[in-house]
Amino acid sequence: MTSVLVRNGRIITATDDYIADILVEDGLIRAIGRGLDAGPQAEIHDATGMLVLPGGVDAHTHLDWDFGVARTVDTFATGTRAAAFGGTTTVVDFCNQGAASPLGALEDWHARAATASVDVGAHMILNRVDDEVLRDMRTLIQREGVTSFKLFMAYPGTLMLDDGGIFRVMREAAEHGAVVCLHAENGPVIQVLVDEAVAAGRTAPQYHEATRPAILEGEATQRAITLAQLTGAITYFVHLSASQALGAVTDARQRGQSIYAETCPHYLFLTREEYERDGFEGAKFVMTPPLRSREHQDALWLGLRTGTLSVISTDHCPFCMAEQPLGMLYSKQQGRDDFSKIPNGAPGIETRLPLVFDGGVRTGRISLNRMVELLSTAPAKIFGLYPQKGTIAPGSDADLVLLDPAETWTVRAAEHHSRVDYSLFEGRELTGRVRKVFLRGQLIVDGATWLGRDGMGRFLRRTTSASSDPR
Ligand code: DUC
Ligand code: ZN
Ligand code: ZN
Repeated sequence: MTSVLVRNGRIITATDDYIADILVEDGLIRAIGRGLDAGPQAEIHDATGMLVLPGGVDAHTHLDWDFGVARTVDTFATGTRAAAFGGTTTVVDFCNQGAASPLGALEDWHARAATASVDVGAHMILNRVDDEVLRDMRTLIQREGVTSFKLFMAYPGTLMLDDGGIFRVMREAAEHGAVVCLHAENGPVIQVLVDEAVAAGRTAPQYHEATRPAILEGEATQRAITLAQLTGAITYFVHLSASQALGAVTDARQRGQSIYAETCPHYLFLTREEYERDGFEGAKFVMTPPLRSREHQDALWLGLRTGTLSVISTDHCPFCMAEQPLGMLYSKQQGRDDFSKIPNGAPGIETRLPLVFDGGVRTGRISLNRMVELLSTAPAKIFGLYPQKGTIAPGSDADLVLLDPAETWTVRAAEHHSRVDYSLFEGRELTGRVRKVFLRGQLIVDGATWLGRDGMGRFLRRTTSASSDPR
């Protein structure tokens, strides 16, 4: 039995803030208290002056995601290592049904996810619905521990499900207590705007933003909320970026619907002005939904403060700016002459915690407790991982992050651990740095040193029920 003692840190959970020691045995938190004795064999870590946080839970990643015309650049090995350096010890990644059956797609996802070095769960993206798919949903929920499904209201002809399909999935999910995650944008209308822009020669990256108006995110969000009301499905809006969508979520929650929403660091710290960069530079910011104006950003911060938004996830969906060395399939260069061909997505798996600490907590926009809730506790609860993940308590996995609240550093893509060749936040100075990370009691990040191992991550079979209301 290996024991680890993390001494004298300032422990922050979603509700508490106190100084104590944490005793870890066999990967679990055994005791928390002052002056704990771990015996002579224990590995001791002095956490004086550090914040001790529960390992981050990133509920939205696309690792090694092959969607035909493009593929994300991070493998599970590189992506989860980058996650760990950013204080994330659990990712819930999107498995794509694609042309396969959902169960077949999951098998393939497991083969790729076997190299993960932090713990991983899977959501299933459904882009086709029939009786067999609905049967697979049941099996996924009851046997495979895959208890959430993502549906796209955008990308007609490829990923999009129509309203009838969404309704069928929601009805099935509601019967089993599963969560339906939605990419809410009115895809068919966006397609008209995109086709018109390209035909008129408006092909630069900035037209990605111009053809995806915020109001169409609001409309789709409201439509999905109506279907959720009809079916009773627990519904979670991914990457919410628009104030109209936020308004719809606020109203639904006030009516008592089980509606949750996440936003992402790029919507909180960047605005649409990034698309005005010279040449093809704006392609770095081609993610969906696009970056919005300052007014939307202010609304998102308000949503985080008031509880309308429950989670901050990364939507880590990385493609390289350069064609080499990975090749065109992995590169934004596909859309050099036509913004509609730029693979949609951006990196962020390694910078979530430091960005939110620096730009959220240090600026006084949210409290430390609220930060922990948004980055760890709430996603663990919503996606059936709590209290194994998402908190620091006896019996929970000893996933711990030691954050130095005073260290200042500069974001540099050249120094991060993802395979992607740029950062949305290049050159940004941040205060607050991850110093040590433990996964189930094992030290995997020690300053700049990687002590983890590819494949040491475990697959997490998730339950359907949040053990208490995650807000
Ligand atoms: N939606 C996502 O969630 N990720 C990448 C692309 C997209 O449209
Ligand atoms: Zn999406
Ligand atoms: Zn995504």
